[in-house]
Amino acid sequence: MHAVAPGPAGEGSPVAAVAPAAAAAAMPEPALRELAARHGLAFGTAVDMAALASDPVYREWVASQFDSVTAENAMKWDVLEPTRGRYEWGPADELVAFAKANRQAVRGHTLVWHNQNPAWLADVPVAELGAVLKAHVQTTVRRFKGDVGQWDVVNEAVEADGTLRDTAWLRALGPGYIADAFRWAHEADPDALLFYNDYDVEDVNAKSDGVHDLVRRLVREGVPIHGVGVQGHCSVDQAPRTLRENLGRFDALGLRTAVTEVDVRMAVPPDPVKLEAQADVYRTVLRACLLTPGCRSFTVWGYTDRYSWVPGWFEGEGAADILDEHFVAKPALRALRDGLSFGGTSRRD
Ligand code: 9MR
Repeated sequence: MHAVAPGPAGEGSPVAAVAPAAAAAAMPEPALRELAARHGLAFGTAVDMAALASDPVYREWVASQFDSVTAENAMKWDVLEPTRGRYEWGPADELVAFAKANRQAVRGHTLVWHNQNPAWLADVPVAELGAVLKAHVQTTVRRFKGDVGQWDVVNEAVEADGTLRDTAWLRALGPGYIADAFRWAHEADPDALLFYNDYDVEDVNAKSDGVHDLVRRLVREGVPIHGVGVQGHCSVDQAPRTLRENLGRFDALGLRTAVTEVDVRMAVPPDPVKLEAQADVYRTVLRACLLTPGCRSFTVWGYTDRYSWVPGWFEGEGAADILDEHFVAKPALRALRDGLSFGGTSRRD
């Protein structure tokens, strides 16, 4: 393909676009979204809005291969309400419009988190935090009612040992903030599917036990929660071993499940052995989802190494996505396509 300097990862990185014609020729058919649809599965990607605006090849892959999109950052509170009381919907609206134009679902990410909150929140008196959080949840959900079909309502609220994470929300509002957030979101859009979402909960482990206890209690109390999102940030050195079993126990609670943020990092540089190992992990995660009746959505956290968050966060690691930084397919893409390419499915609503 073209000689393009690999761009630094992350939103807003100034990168030259490669020629659309070259990428169009490499566009796989049938599209991933068509293969996945045979299994009643939505196939999604996180979307970097700066790349979507500046890189036509990036845009073309998103438009043609995926039928679900998640804003990588554009629906987080710090982006939506940088100044108290003044919402800036621009980037989120752009994603919604793009999704409509390409017949894609939008997964909303995320309403209640301990990260990427606006700076002004630190100055809000504790006594007002509940009202401020409720207003944020309801303003945002109402704004996208009918456009965003499912929300990650609460993100990453559990510690590795399974207890509730020590966040500003827990300290100010007590453990009930989680149930409240789901109730507020449901009131704002009774048709939206509402998820709890977390990382390092692929396997049956202390953290996923904690999430299981939490959501089981919510279900028992009649809280409007509809699903659990397993993020799926993996590494070639840590393939999930019990994902199927784990998804199965959430399924058994009557909840949907979703794989919401898959990527599989490795020590760089990549080599053929690591790339095959990566392909195996992607395929294992996909298979666990396909084997779980209520797992209807599989989302990668970006699909090209060109814009991946991984190198900026994990020293010496990267190459986590299914295409490389020049939009060349890796064995992982082939593995996912193979994993979807056999016959039909018995999964029916
Ligand atoms: O990919 C996102 C990156 O661009 C942001 O800088 C980062 C800030 O916290 O968040 C990343 O996305 C995270 C997601 O929202 C929640 N699960 C973990 C993801 C990777 O860190």
